[in-house]
Amino acid sequence: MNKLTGSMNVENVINSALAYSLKVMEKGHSPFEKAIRTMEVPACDAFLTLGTLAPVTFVPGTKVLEPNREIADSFPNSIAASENRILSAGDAMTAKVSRKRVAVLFSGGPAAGGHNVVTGLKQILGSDNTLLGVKAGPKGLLTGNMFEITDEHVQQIMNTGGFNFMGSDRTKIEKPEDIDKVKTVCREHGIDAIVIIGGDDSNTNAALLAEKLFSGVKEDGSGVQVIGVPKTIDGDLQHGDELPISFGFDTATKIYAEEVGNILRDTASSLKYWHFIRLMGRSASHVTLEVALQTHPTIALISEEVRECNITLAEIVDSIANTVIWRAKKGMNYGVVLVPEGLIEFIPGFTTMIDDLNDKMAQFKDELGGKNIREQLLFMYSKLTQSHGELLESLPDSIKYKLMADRDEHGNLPVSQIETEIMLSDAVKAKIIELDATVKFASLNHFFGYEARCGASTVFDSSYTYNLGATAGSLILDGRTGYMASMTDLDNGAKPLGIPIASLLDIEIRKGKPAKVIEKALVKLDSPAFIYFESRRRLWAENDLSNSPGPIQLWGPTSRQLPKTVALNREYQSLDFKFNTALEGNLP
Ligand code: FBP
Repeated sequence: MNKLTGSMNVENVINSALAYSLKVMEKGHSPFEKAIRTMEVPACDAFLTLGTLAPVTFVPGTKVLEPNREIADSFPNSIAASENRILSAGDAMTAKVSRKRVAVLFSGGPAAGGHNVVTGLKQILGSDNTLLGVKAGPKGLLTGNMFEITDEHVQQIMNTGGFNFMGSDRTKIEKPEDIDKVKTVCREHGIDAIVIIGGDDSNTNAALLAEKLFSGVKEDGSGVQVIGVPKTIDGDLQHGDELPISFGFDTATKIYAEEVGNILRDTASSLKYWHFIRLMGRSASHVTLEVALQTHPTIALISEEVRECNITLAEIVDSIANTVIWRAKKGMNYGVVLVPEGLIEFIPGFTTMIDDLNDKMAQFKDELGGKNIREQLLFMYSKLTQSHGELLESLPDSIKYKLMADRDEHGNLPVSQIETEIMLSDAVKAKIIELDATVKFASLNHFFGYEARCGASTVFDSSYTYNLGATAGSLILDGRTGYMASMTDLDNGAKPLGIPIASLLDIEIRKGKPAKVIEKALVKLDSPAFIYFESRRRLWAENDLSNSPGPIQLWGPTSRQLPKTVALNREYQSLDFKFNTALEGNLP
C-alpha cells in the first residue's frame, strides 16, 4: 500500500476519465484559453475591402517630426526617404505583392497583445508571402534562430497573453559587427523585411537597423526593410494623437487595478493596515496614474511631480505620515499608498546621484570587477562627489546593493528590483513615532510587476495589436522602411499610421555617454489625466472613495473601455474604443 495515498488505487486515479481530460488541457489548453482563441477582434475600416481583410497603401501627410541636427546627420537614408513626415493610410492596395520573406521578433519585456501583432501581420501578408518568427528576441536575430510561422501557429496564439510563442530579450544591436551579423542572417535566410515589436530601446534598435540595412544588403544591392511596433506596459512610448499608447499598458494596468481595488476594499474591511504598493513602470508613472484613476487610492505618488516640484524624500515621508495621522484621528487608520517603480530615480538628489553612479560604474568597470559588493560600495563612496557618496552611504543596505547592480545593455538601472516601497514605509513608521507616538502604524509592502505583463490581453489590447500587426504588414507590402506602425483615433474607427522612427530620436546620457535613443514619454503635469487626478486626490485621501474595477472583462460593462489616461489625454468624448465604425460598439 502506498504510504501517502493510503488505500486509494493510484492506477485508477491516473487513468480516470477526469485525469485524461486534465492532461489534454496541459500547456495552453485551459478552457479559458480555448475560448479566447476563437474570440473575434475587429479589423479597422481601412483594412476591410468589401468585408475582406486587405492591406493598405500609405501616403505622406502634412505633419512633420523634425529631429535635431545631430540625429538628422546620423540617419541620412531614413530621413531623406521619410522627409520626417508621418504616413497615413491611403487606398486599399491593388498591386499584388508576393514572395516577400518577413522576419518578426519580440524585444524587451513582454506585454499582452504581442501574439496578436503576429496574427495580424501573418494574415495581412497572406499566403503569397512568408512570415518567419525569430526566437529569443534580438539575440536570435544575430544568430538567425528562426522558423516559419504557419496558419496553425497563429490560430493557437490568437488573443493569448505573453511572448512565449517566440521568447524575447534585451540585446542591443548597435556595434558594426552586430549589424554585419544581421546582414549575413538576412542574406542566408533571404529576408526582405524585419518587424521589431518593442519599447523605446527596441525601436531605437529598429531605427538604427533601418538606416544600416537601407541598401546594399542583398546581392542586387537592395536593402532590407525594418518596421517597429510600439509595445511596453510602461506606456512611455506614446507621442500625441499619432501614437496614443503602446500596447500592453491597458492589460497590465487593468490587472494591477483589480489587485489594488481588492486591497483597498480589504483595508476598509479589516480597518488596520496601510499597504505600500509599488507598481511596475521603469521611469514614467503612467501605470500608477492609470491605476489611481481606476481605483482612487488613499495616496498615489507620481515621480514626474516629485521631480518637477522638487519634492524631497523627507517631504514625501512627512506628507504620507501626516495623512496617516490625520486619518487615524478620524477613525480611518488604514489605506493604500501607490509608489511608481521608478520613483527613486526622480527624487531630487537621487537623480544626480544615480547619474553620477552610472557614469562612475561605466568608468571604473574594470576596477569594480572582482570586488564583492561591500568593497564595490567603499570604492564608489570615494569616486562619487561628496554629497552623492554621503547620500548613497545613508541608504538601507538593500537599496544600496540594488543601485550597484549591473545595468542592462541599454544602460537601464534594474529599478524593478529596488524595494522603494519598503524604504518609504520604514521611513513613514519612524516619522509617525516622532510626530505622534500614540498613532499605531501597521504597514504591509507589495510589488505588483511581473504578474501583469503576460496576462491574457484585454479586448482593447487584442484589437489594437491585431490592427498594429496589419499596419506593420501593410507598411512592408507598400515598400516602406524605418517606420513605426501606429494608429490614431482609437475612439472613432482607428486609422493606421506610419511614424518615421528616426524622427523620434533624441540624445540622452546612457552608461555615462551621450546616446541616440527614443525619448521616453513621461507624465506631463499639464496633461488632462494628471490635472483630473490632482483635482480628486485630496478627496480620495480624506474619504473612502475607492473603486473595485474587478477582473478584466472580455464582455460586459468595461470590456470596450480603453485606458482612462488615454481617453482623457486624447480628449475623447467617452471611455469606449471603436476600431470599426460599421460595428455597433465593438466585438465581442
Ligand atoms: P519594456 O520597456 O521592454 O517593455 O519593459 C518594461 C518593464 O516591464 C519595466 O516596467 C520593468 O522595469 C522592466 O521591464 C523589468 O525588466 P526585466 O524584465 O529585464 O526584469
